[in-house]
Amino acid sequence: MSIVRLSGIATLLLFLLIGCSETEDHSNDRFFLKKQSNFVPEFSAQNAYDFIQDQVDFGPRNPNSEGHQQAKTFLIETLRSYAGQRFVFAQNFQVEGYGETLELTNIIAAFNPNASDRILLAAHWDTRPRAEEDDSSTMQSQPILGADDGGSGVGVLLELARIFSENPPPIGVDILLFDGEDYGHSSDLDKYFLGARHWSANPPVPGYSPRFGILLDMVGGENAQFPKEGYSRRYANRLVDNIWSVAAELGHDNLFLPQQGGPVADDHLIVNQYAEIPMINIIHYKSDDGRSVEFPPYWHTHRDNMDIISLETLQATGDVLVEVLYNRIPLRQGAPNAN
Ligand code: 1BN
Ligand code: ZN
Repeated sequence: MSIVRLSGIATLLLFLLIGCSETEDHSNDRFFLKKQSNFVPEFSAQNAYDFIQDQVDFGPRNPNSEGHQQAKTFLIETLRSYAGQRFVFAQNFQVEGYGETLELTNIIAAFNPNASDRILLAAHWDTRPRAEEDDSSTMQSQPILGADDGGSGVGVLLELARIFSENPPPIGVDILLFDGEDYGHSSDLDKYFLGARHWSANPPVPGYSPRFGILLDMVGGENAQFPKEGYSRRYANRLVDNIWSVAAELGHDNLFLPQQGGPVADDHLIVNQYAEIPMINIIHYKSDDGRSVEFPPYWHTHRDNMDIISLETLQATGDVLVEVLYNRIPLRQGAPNAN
């Protein structure tokens, strides 16, 4: 056989191989992401920053506090201004705390509400009632401002809500603000994730089954790093890889580290286990060996205030989210995604 003939066959084989991989059927792969050719609106880190400031101005937002009540009203009103009055729902419930009955509220807003194909975005809006990691022992019993831990995820989601109101997303998107995430003593995991536990056991829409969920926790701190968190990998490994690849394409792999991290118990673990919705967590911590978990030095201290909030971190987080939501999710043929 001549060289020309052989190289012709090789080219044909290569063509068939590439051709096959491009026509592969991904319609049953809920984690599959592929670049579309859609307009992607700008995410404003300054707006996200201002939404964090708005929350921090209410003071600590731990359950049953004055700041908690005021922040709740602010969050419901702000989401109603973007999603419309009818598409925001406050899920009120009570949980026994440490010698007190906690009045808690999960806040839910639906965008592109008629689409059956949906993505869930979540963050916790409560802040920690104590600061056990603080250097000052007298300050350890005082509630924290939680600019990053509580404020930042909500700030990013409120800016996304504003964007959705101006540019209806191509897929349905639900924003879910969990209450009572950070209430428990550090040795008492049962008293954490109270809102996620209640929502998972009492889904406001029976049978609700979005493609996937993304939890944002501590996404605004200076020098942030987001390793590929352990439970996210356990429940949705390919989604983690795909989203971290989008981040790398956008030049944000200095934050979205292409590196495994240890497991962090958080609201997404509850959602994965009890609501059976695959949800990943974008969260700032260090994990040098891929197994350990080391939170930033301001974590659960009074240094978690506006001074450590970084526009660069907010911008990277927002850039990745708008790119994924507007331009990476392949829509299923014939699915009702009406706007
Ligand atoms: C994240 C931020 N978490 C709390 N604040 C989750 C967590 C729960 C981390 C228990 C460590 C222990
Ligand atoms: Zn916390």
